[in-house]
Amino acid sequence: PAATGKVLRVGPLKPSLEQELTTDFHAVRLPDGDARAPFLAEYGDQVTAVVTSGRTGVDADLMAALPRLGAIVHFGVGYDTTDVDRAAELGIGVSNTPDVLTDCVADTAVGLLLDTMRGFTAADRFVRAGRWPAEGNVPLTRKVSGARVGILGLGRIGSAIADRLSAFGCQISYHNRRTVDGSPFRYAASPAELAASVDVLIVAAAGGSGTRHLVDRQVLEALGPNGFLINVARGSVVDEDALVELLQDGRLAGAGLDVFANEPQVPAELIELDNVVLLPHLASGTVETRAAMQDLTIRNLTAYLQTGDLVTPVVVPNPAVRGKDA
Ligand code: 8YV
Repeated sequence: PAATGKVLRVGPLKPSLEQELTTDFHAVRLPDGDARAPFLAEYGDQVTAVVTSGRTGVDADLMAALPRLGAIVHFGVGYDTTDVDRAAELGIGVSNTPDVLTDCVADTAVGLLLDTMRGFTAADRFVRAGRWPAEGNVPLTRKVSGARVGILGLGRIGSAIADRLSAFGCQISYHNRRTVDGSPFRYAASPAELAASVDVLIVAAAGGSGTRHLVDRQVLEALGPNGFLINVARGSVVDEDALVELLQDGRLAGAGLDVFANEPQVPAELIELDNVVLLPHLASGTVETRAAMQDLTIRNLTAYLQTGDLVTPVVVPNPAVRGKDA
């Protein structure tokens, strides 16, 4: 069983989760700024578990300042802000919240695709601005049913998007680190090859150093002036500067984005464009899904504190390794 010690909250979390951690686990919050160093000097060696999110995470320096840390529990499926390689080296377990948010993220991808290709949000702006009586019809848009859709990353979320769009009669292809056994969808050997063969490219790959700018200028150029980009994964997967440039030049038809390179900052150039749909990283943000994510976060924390194991680990805790390092 894991040693008893303090639970540390790192970065902002859902308020009810913060409350639950404080009330039921006596969790303490890692201060920001100048207060952080003295806090770590005083309490660092008492912390055995961290709860954080994909927005903040735990880097190697923070791990070094927490010599008894045994588990990093993430609220969220993505954990690219945590140095998982270093955690594995140190025997620190890492968990996330897979599956429970798959439906809502896939729903958001489909919503963004419909909105981006059909121009709903832009048309809503048109109506609200009182332009309908004066200007008549809005420009024609592009048909979603039957469109050729490429999915980058056919994991849980990518597969759920593919299933939904199959019901729209879309022709689905994908690129993934490896081919997915038994998949009914066409495999493309590279992101550029995938982009060149579809009307819409949907990014559903995990973030992190391995996928940084996987959608680079060449991929976006391959998507072309009639192609649309949808991103519900991480802003880091797409070369945002190239995306902005191609959209401005009419070398891409449009984009629907729930994630950005430097959240919550959205490039001013994108805000100017009418063929772009911009969402504030809301894909998992429903009452039902966030409650399920909270529940799974607490189940991981409780399991670690009681048994030393995590329920949904991406790195399995290994106290023997940590013991040697400390
Ligand atoms: C956020 C997400 O983590 O699960 C993920 O990877 O990106 C989102 O669900 C959530 O907003 C909490 O930060």
